[in-house]
Amino acid sequence: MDCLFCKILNKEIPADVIYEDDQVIAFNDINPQAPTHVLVIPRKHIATTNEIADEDTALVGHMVQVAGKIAKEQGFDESGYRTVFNCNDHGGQTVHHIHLHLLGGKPLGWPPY
Ligand code: D5M
Repeated sequence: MDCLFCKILNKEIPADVIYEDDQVIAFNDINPQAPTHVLVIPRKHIATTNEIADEDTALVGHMVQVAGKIAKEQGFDESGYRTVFNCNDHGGQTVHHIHLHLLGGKPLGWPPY
């Protein structure tokens, strides 16, 4: 399968991995939009959030929990941070393997419009 994030999972492409377990890995975004910009991805290939099946809900919850633990480790859980899943063109999704963006380390602008 020609998926960039599957290639990172298979170690065909290097990444700056900061966390991994049997369900997910987390690595620093190559084009950071905040002092901390980490992507949490499932080992299972799921193209977009539209394809999350009933059997995947615990996995997606785990992704959110891992992002929160990384925020705590990096010391901005109390000051705050953002987690985002982009979906398809209007959402700005460029890699079709779901990934949870974790952005933190400064006050973040909102809304995106
Ligand atoms: O986010 C896709 C994100 O993936 C975007 O923020 C850049 C990041 N990216 C792309 N290639 C790499 C590699 N090789 N390492 C780390 N991060 C990468 P999206 O929501 O799909 O726009």
